[in-house]
Amino acid sequence: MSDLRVAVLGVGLMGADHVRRIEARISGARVAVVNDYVAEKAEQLAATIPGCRAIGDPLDAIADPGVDAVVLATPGPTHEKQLLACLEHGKPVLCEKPLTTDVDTSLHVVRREAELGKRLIQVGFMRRFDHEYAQLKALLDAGELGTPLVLHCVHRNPAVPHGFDSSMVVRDSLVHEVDVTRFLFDEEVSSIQIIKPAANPNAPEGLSDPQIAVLRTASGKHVDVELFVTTGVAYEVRTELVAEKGSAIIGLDVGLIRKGAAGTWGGTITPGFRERFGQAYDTEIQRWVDAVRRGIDADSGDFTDGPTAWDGYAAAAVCAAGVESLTSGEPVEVKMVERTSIEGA
Ligand code: ISE
Repeated sequence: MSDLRVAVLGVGLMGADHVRRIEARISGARVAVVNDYVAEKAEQLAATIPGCRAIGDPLDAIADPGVDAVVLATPGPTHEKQLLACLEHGKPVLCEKPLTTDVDTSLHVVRREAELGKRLIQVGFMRRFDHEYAQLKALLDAGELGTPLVLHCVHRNPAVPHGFDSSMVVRDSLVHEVDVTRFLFDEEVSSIQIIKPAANPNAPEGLSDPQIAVLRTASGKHVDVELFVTTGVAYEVRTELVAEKGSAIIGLDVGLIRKGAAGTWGGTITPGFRERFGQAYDTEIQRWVDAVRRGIDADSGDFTDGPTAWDGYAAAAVCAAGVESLTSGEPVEVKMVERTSIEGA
């Protein structure tokens, strides 16, 4: 087929990044349509891309006959409606997390997709495409470490946007560790507890930061996560796996270490997730474009190569339990339907 005509809905930080990525580094696709709730933003961006149109209504953009596939980078509360429209029009979609903002609507989307008997939805858990996470997963799957036992994670942000509250630390930040846990261990998370140590004096009033999350998987594996989103310093995401036959660590983020003539020694800090996971986003989008093109050419019904709607639902279920624990401080059991109850999931 000729280039995949992609509509990018939501051209804020992440969506605009995807537009630039598709235009500059992804082969086999071009941005045909952009949309944003701030219409002028989409219009200005469209004017810089040959053959690209701005469409004011996201549902019209999805339905447009000149659009083969959709990237959703719109605010989470709009996802359910937009995902259902993609399913209705048979348009493959890469949806930035969250799948939807609550468990019931996520499950509804999973069920609707399963009823169609197609895999149209991929969820943007980009870490699975990061070279280091992929290497760790390959090491585990090859059996070289024996049985995995414990995962220690660190997730630090230099700062978060205005209005970021304690539950967003769970839903927006911890959600990545939830997906990493399910990806590495190939099993569901069964319970979660959030512990709130003394707060950073520099954190905005009312924000519980840092938070410590303790997850237990279905087979009893332990995962702990330090979440600290107002460090004021750098973006740090580290993961250490402890297993039967050794341990492995990723995310040391050392890069180039330079010895300077002025008696200095050191490297540079990573400022944010777009820098840390730039390669992962590129790989994610390229593999998604390739999968959609393959799906269209072969009429296979599968347009994904990565985390599915089920993964989005599972993450939503764990985060909902996490938000409950944020209030009670107690471990909360994760409530999910059996995967086998959803045909084709
Ligand atoms: C942000 O939304 C992301 O997805 C980043 O990967 C994460 O590190 C950050 O904490 C979130 O706010």
